[in-house]
Amino acid sequence: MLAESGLMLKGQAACVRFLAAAVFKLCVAVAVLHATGRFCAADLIISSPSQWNYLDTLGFNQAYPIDAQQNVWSSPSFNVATSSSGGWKTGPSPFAQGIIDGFFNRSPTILNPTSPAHLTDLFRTSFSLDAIQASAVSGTVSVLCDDGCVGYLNGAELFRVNLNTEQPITANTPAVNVNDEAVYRNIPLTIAPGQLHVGENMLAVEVHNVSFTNGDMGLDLNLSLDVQRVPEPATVSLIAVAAAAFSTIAARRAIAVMRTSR
Ligand SMILES: [Ca+2]
Repeated sequence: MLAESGLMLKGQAACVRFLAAAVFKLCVAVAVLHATGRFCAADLIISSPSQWNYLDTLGFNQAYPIDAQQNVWSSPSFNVATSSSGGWKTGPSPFAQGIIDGFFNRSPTILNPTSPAHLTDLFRTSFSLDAIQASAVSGTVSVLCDDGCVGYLNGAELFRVNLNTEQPITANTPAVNVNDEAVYRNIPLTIAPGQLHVGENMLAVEVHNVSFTNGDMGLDLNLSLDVQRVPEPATVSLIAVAAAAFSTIAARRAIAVMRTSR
């Protein structure tokens, strides 16, 4: 009798252990589901070659252009058609005058030579974002600019390469030195909440040569945003099925233990 009671207790204890294991595994599966409720991905937003408006005739001592509504050239509202400078063109990246080592085996849009009349070229491109992309607060710009550049996202400065922090930068501001023209720089971005918009957004870049006599100048750029996405329903279902399978297997083992312990 005591032996039978001992076996019963042993079987019940084993049953409790297996049921606890089932609950644990189910909890783990649910935790995985919660943990993977969103996942981070890098969305490539601007991928070269991409279309840009550009101004490569900004003259020495010339003011940056404004449009008929007084919008500055880096503003999202700026209208190139009414630019005070005139002369905006459209073309695909990359852009270059002279030989840019990083554009080897590519066919860049040819820029106006800087010598002797100008030092700075202006570029603008637009892109569209959905609600998830527009909520991004970080990303990466991969840029090669010869020799220095400043990027503006929807009118606010986003990154700066090889240009000092003097304010304001003018059409006569040279790059700090001769930039490495063979390597794209990957610049981590911090994006302020509200800086991106659902729908159309605009990136403007000004590129500065190191001197009037320097023989090359260029720009190429890619932009990615870190976005949080919800998994596809199929992924969620797969996790739910796995959780159900865990609990079923554990329950069967618990029943088997109870039968063998009797
Ligand atoms: Ca140069």
